[in-house]
Amino acid sequence: MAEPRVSSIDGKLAEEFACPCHVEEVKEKMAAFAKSHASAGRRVVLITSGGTKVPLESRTVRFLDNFSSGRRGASSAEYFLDSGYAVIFLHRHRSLYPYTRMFSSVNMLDVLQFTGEDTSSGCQVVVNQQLLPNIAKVLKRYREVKDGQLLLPIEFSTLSEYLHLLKAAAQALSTIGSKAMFYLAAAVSDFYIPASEMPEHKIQSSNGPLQLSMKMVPKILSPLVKDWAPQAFVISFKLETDASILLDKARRALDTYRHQAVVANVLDSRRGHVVVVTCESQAELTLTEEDVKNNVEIEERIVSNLTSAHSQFVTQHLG
Ligand code: 9Z3
Repeated sequence: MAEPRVSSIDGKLAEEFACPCHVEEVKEKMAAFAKSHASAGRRVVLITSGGTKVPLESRTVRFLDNFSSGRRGASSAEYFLDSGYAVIFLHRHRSLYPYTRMFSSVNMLDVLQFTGEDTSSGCQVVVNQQLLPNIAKVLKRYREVKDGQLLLPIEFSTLSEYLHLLKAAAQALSTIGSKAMFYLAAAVSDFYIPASEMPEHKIQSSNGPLQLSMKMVPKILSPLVKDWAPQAFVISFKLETDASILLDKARRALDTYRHQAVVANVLDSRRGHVVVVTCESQAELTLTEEDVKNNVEIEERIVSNLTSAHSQFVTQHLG
């Protein structure tokens, strides 16, 4: 039997990025989740969501971070679940989470109140539904998803954790072939300080102004598409602040990695406009004023576009 290909990124991952100790256990969990849902006829999507933390010291006091709230990943997870997918939600610790995201700005203690008398087990507390008008509907859906074990949440904080867990996820999902989708919406740092070059202790301000030299993070999309999950349907996201270079960069990413689509967005307009770029098409998805008034979210359109494309992809691969 041929030896499995070891990409240079595997070596780099092992040498320069500390591996979270529970990665093997998480990989088994993800593989079992994928297998059971695929045998029940469901497709499985791995969503990455939120930003990554890049430590500057190994006993970390300071780190670099980015803007991502995790809203895109969390709301997309809900639309994938509504479309019949099982979801592995690989998200940044404390970033927005499916269903609870809708109440993230609410102070819980402001929406709870006491009712009637104390009971033997303590006070009765209920939620004031006037202050949380959608809570019953959202709770019902959350319970259905939880009881059906349709959502597997996995957390990361640092760039290292993200890279190792994504590799583990890709290998775990490779067993279900084209039924797996990767929806890589996390905002991942492009730069890092290798473990071997990182000071152990807190950087001292008494040493004067700080100059950092950072290395390029290896492009994980390349081994994911080529080696780890070569039959999967893979979607990356491209973010720019300069709209004039966005589509060119999205096409270049498709040319380089040869995956199925890039969702291109600009920082300031990302909630209302994206372009889904594939090698043969370019679909502009835009919310109208009417959509915004009706609380339509752009993620509903993105997910609808990609689930249809995934159906075609699965048919071609099985046919
Ligand atoms: C995205 O472009 C996502 O749409 C956002 C969503 C991070 C903008 P929020 O979490 O925002 O809802 O606040 N994600 C990917 C961004 C990224 O870092 N892409 C890399 C790049 O553009 C390549 S994979 O070079």
